[in-house]
Amino acid sequence: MAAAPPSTSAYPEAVLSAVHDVDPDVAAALRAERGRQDDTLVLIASENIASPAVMAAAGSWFTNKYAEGYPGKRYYGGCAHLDDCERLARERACALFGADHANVQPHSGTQANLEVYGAVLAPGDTILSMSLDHGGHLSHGHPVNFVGRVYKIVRYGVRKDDERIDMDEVARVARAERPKMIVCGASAYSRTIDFEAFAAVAREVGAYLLCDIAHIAGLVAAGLHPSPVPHADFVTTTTHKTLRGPRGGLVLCKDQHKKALDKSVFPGQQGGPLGHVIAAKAVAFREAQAPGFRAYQERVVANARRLADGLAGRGYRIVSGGTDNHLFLVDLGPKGLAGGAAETALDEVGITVNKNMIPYDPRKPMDPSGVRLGTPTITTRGMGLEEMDQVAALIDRALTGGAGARDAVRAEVRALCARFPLWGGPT
Ligand code: DSN
Repeated sequence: MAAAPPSTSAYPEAVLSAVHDVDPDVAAALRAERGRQDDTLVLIASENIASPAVMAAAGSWFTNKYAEGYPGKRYYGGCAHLDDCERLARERACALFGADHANVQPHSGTQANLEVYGAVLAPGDTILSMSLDHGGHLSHGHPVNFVGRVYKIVRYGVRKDDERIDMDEVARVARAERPKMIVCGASAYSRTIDFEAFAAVAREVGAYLLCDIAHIAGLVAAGLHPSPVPHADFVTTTTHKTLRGPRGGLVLCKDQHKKALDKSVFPGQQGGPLGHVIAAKAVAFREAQAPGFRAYQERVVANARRLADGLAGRGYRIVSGGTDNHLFLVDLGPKGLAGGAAETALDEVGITVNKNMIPYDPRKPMDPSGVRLGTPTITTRGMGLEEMDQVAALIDRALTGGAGARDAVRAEVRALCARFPLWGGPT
């Protein structure tokens, strides 16, 4: 395995040494990954840098513990301390989002969505959700996904002219199809979502409303995006994106659904919970309640706007003309570029993005017209507006400067990363 680049990370060397003593191969991969994260500009909108406390809790003693059931009602002895953690995680999640009830056991965002469907839907029921190629998610229903095989999926999307969610279309399809559930929330949508308007449509047609805030959960928790909690039957999220916790899922719901939800999670769809991840979720929710969290989210949004402006100023077309949140899509078509090649070119200079479909994309999913950029990770490192101007210039040079520009851009990316170590930002 190639030697890892030097690391500026503060995460205890002891963790790597403990792995190394038993398994040098895996230790080398861990060290290399730490080096990669240190040494590259990560602009993947769904990633972030969990704190050392979150990472330590996720790598802790609860990994040894079985605890099927819920606090106070387990199928195993010895669960008292995990009960404490799970109660804390639930209470903190409810406080953070103003929810009646939280289930912190879902292993992922997809799992959380499946568990909500399982709580109130029967196979064959109709779900109205956003098209994947307009910014939705596989777990909102798609022919290649389990959800699309179990339920009947009908879709809404964004308008062609302004690339924003078309609430008239949502209402029209809902009236025609009478879905049992409406799903809103997205993986690649840069504009504020009107949860109240979705709730009005759901009420009109007698559908449950599920708001999947996996991407914007940190913004919602910080009060920078309107909350779906007052309007939705269920709210799902991942805990590792803007929320900056461990990799995992969370469901919030109204009191009247809590029994059905908890039953759907366990024993309906999961066995033993991941107690170590639940402990880490509890830590992350506490961090999100701390005073600096809102300021962090404000910087995430301000950075996303500035980066989008910087690219627009260099002739890139930003889908929908800009962003209200932590991410945006760049349509590379007008520049004569495509998403796959751009992802590779940026990767070569140490800038990590993902290729992404844009709405009404004339190209195919494996080589779409766009890339998706997000600022949660580089903002956690402490980068601000000035650095966003530099990042926009670096992206442009990497994409348009040809092979000649590459070495210089890579060196500048390295220097920028060295100035902003992984946990270097204000907390
Ligand atoms: N949530 C997706 C993303 O936005 O990257 C992955 O499933």
